[in-house]
Amino acid sequence: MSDQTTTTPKTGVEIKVERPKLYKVILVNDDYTPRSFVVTVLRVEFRISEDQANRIMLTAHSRGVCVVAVYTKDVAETKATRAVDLAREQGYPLMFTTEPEE
Ligand code: TYC
Repeated sequence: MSDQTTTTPKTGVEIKVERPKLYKVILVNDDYTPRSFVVTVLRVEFRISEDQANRIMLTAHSRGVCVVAVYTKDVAETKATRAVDLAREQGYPLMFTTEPEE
């Protein structure tokens, strides 16, 4: 064969990896849920230490809201739902919301 085409061998495949968007779980203050219950929910559902749980609870109590932690969308929504369910089981109006990180 006279007309040859030269090709450069593929050395690798370009791999694009997108970082998953993270979602904040936000604790919302209310006037009825006992402080100790908020701390317990933070400890049980979010596996946060007692000290840190107290700080987060107090921040929400004084400022209205506090970011608890960031997770992938699924995990954030599941944890927020489970935390709210725990509160409803006890008859408390405690709220957690989720929102995408900037
Ligand atoms: N404000 C509640 C009280 O005084 C305690 C509380 C704190 C409730 C934080 C919700 O996200 C919250 N008993």
